[in-house]
This record gives sequence, structure tokens and C-alpha cells, in this order.
Amino acid sequence: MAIERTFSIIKPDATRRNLTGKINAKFEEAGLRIVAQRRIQMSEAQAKKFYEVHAARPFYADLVKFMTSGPVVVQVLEGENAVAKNREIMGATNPANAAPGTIRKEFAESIEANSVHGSDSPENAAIEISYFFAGADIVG
Ligand code: RTP
Ligand code: MG
Repeated sequence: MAIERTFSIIKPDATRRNLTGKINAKFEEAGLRIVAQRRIQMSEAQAKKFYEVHAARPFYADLVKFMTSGPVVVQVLEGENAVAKNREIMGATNPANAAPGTIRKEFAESIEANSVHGSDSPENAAIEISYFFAGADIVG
């Protein structure tokens, strides 16, 4: 299995409740390595661009508001099958449907305030990483 990278965000509901360390422990326990990480306040323009694929969805405006409501931690996770593995650790979008032991089951507040983002394909991972990190920021 090839070593892959994925893009992750610890969302404002989780930073507000001081859960960054607990969430990072889940990644590391599953064998993912945090090879880049930065705490930022996302601008409205950044959030709009990041979630552009959802621009026509009814939840888009709320989502942009939520993602800019407090600090987020943007990160690059590296490991075998990192994209799929991270999606597994995160759990389903709606915490009500998330499997036991997943981040969203344990920590998410709602379908919107669901604690983490993870890229859904290696192609999107590369695009999303490039929005927030230069090559030299990532130390594998
Ligand atoms: P993400 O992109 O954040 O990793 O989450 P995902 O793939 O599991 O979910 P996606 O369908 O891409 O939706 C992106 C984010 O939008 C918010 N959302 N709100 N109110 C709603 O019905 C609703 N549906 C989605 C969530 O924050 C979701 O993670
Ligand atoms: Mg998504």
C-alpha cells in the first residue's frame, strides 16, 4: 500500500472545547502522522472557496458562518491509505450515524458542527493541501 497524504481540519466546535489534542491522538493511534499543522482563523473568502462545491446546497451559508466562527487547525496527515483511513476515523458526517469510537461519534455536536473535515479523494487532498500549505511546510 502506498504512503498517501490527506488534508484535515479540526473545526471551530472542537477548538472551542479544547479537543485538538484528543483528536490528534486518534489520528496518531490509527497510524497517521501529522506532517504539517497550523492554527488559523479562516476568512470568509477562504471558507467560501474551500466549500465551493457545496455553494448550491441549502446549508452553504451556515457552513461558511460556522467555519469562520472561531479558530481551526489545518493539517496534513500522512500514512498508508491516509485518505480512506482518515474518513474511517472521522465517522459519518451526521454524528447520529457515526460508528462507535469515531471522532464524530465521540465529539461532534451536530451534522454541521461535526468537529473535523477530511479530504474525500487523493485528488481533492492535493488541491486542499495546496490552499493552506507550501511544500516546505510539510515535513514527512
Ligand atoms: P467534510 O467535507 O467536512 O469532511 O465532511 P463530509 O465530507 O462528511 O460532508 P460534506 O457532505 O462534504 O459536507 C461538508 C460539511 O458541511 C456541513 N453539513 N451541514 N446542515 C446540513 O445538513 C449539513 N450537511 C453537511 C458539515 O460540517 C459537513 O462536514
Ligand atoms: Mg466533504
